[in-house]
Amino acid sequence: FQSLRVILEEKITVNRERVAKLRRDNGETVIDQITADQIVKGMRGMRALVNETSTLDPYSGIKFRGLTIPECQARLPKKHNQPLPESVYWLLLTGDIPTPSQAEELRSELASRASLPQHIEDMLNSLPKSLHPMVQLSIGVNSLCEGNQFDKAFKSDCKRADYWKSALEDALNLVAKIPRIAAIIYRNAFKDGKICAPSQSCDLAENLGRMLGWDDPNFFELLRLYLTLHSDHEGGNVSAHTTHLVGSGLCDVFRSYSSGLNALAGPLHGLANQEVLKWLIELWKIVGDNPTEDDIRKYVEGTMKKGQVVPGYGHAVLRVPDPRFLIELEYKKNYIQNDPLLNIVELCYKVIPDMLKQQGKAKNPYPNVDAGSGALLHHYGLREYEFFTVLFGVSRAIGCSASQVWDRALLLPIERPISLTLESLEELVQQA
Ligand code: FAM
Repeated sequence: FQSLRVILEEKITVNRERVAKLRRDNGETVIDQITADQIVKGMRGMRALVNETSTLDPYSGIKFRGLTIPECQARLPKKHNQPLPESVYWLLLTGDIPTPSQAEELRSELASRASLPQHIEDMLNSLPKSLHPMVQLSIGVNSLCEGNQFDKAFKSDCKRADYWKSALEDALNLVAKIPRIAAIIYRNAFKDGKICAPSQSCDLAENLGRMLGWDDPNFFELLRLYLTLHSDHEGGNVSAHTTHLVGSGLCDVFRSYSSGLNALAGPLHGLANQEVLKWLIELWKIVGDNPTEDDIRKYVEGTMKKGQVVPGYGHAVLRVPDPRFLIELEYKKNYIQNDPLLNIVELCYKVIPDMLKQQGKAKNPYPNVDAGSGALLHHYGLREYEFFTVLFGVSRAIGCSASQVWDRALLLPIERPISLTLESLEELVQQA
């Protein structure tokens, strides 16, 4: 897939020199300090790894290669009103905004790779329907590793400097094939098991939507937005960090991302979007179609009284309403008239932040991306919330696989931080 590889080759040479210069001139420079609290409270705020694809500012939110999501929506090649997921992928891989023809080239390349080997389809079809869709997705992605290019290159004594080329091949195959794995899981678990073939003329979002069983262009448009919003969120979140760490041992992209998917399935991380819709549906059943703010307040008080977190609110880094959530609300305003569940999402946004501020625990009392994503899918008829995180996993493959290519390209070594016993940590703080 020449043009992308040629562009990457040039950029990789430049960026490798930047790493070498940094090590040569400033390798010993101290850039931060670590507190005892950070070690026992999840390394919050600890700058500890390199990740090129995106940055996350607590106040301005996510930037994909320096572009906010509204800038991506305005400047990336799109279909109708939302960026093509392939445009986002090109941006995260190269740092450049693709031309329409480059976006089309990537779209066509991925569409040509969208099918799965029959034995993988058979394996997915043999999985118990009761197995959580995220477990099935992780199994499906892991099974793609058979015949991966990276292992072949590694075993044929490929130069370390060229590892990125086979990692790129595997990354393209992952992003091309994960929609069909996801759709097979959905059709087996929730419908009749029948699935249409991917089309050479569709983009990732439309192929995903059609294989799921929809023929609604508005749903395909929502999937384009969804695949953009969830594609990347800096390198320190649990799914991106896991993928990065597993890949650092020179596991191929499939096994690395399969690990990342297991991380994504955590209730405090990606599974939150499933928990949010479950929580909203229960709320809706109690308060009905036209609740007052007080109705919402009462229900949230109940959640808090049980010592449960309010799903969809709070964030480990953000300290403002998640820009991705604000874009979800804007999408609702632009595309969706009077949907009672989405109206409840909006009413929650008026009520919950003040309640979390009053409770005084959450450092970020505002909504995150999960607060509205499930209700938008629900509007278009995708209501099986146990499947929602699978869609998150399809999208996050874009960012995590792009980072895997760059981890190999920058020759980043196996990661090996040091762990401390409590005793040695106590000694350290005494000595400080
Ligand atoms: N509802 C109730 N309490 C919350 C809360 C929420 N939404 N968010 C944080 N807190 C609590 C938190 O449990 C902690 O309590 P303890 O001291 O008793 O342990 C306290 O506030 C301080 O937590 P924090 O420092 O503000 O947040 P963390 O960085 O520890 O955790 C989240 C961040 C996202 C895990 C947390 O906000 C949360 O559990 N949110 C609900 C689940 C959720 O929506 N997760 C999805 C996150 C999303 F970005 C994603 O990854 N998809």
